[in-house]
Amino acid sequence: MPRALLIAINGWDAAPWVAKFRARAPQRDIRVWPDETGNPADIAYVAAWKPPHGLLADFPNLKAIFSLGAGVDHLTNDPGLPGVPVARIVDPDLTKRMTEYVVLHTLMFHRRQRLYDRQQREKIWFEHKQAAAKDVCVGVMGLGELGMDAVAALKHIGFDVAGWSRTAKEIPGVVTFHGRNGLDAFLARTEILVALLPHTPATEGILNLDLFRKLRRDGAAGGAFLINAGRGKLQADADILSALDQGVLAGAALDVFPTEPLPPASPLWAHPNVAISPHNAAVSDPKALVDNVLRQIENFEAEKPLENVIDRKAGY
Ligand code: NDP
Ligand code: OXD
Repeated sequence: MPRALLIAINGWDAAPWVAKFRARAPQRDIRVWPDETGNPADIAYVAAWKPPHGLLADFPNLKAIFSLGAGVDHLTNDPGLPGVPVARIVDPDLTKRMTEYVVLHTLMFHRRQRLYDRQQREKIWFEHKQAAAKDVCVGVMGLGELGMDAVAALKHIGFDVAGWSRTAKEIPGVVTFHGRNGLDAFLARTEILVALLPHTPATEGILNLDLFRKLRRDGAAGGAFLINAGRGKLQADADILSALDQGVLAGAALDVFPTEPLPPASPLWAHPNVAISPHNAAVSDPKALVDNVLRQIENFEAEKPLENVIDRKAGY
């Protein structure tokens, strides 16, 4: 019976993953794409990050695919994705990293840190009016594994937090909205918008000028702010720039972009009110995540259900 695990990684350094998988599962036949794939019929499992389209269709005995990240759009956008279960990473290591990013940038905007950085360069000792967190409305789009943890941390700091998801949710102390019908009311109260949505046909381009105009600008935060750590294809870069230039947005923290790496010619790089990071809000660390995948395979082979399997119809 085929049992080999193929590691197929594109865009990240595969070496630490391969070393960790081999160290943690010395008894397992572990192959590495492309050079050590061997006979395609031997491959039962693929642990993948951005494999080339069509690759996964090559394995006639494939039983399951594991995304090495929380997002799965790198798999679902492959028209040749086989019909086997696709499981994704849900792990406290990754979740806590994302919460750090969300809290960092929410506080940077709330405490006007970029303004104080500019004042520091000019040696200006001037204190701006500072609102209390309880008076600032933060809205989190996406109440999944990452969104829920970010909501809890933001609540803990004291922000007035709301959330928006596809299906209805009840979260004590958090105002929740769902579906397209709930979006406008969610935006109308939101001053700092945090996007933690997956990229699907339904979410593509959702962060656009029309949406930014619906955010609350007259609240205690002193304007409307965007934080996107979900996926780049949620956002229209040109609309973010227009919104910033028109004062519709007062600032943006962007970890993800429709084209990555962000091209050097993008005006976002030099915009004084934009904070850019290189899609590292929550990196996948092999030290933490290899055991997660191996545990899933062991459970699967013991005929226990796989966890965190995506809903192919919903696309995440
Ligand atoms: P989950 O699948 O757990 O949660 C997704 C959330 O988005 C759910 O609440 C879901 O609603 C909501 N959602 C999906 N589609 C829609 C829609 N059309 N309208 C409204 N809400 C929608 O994902 P995670 O929280 O684990 O991860 C979220 C995303 O974060 C990943 O898909 C990935 O793109 C990104 N990510 C980015 C990283 C980075 O470093 N920048 C690192 C890791 C992940 P419902 O609850 O109703 O299903
Ligand atoms: C992920 C990512 O999806 O790193 O985990 O973007």
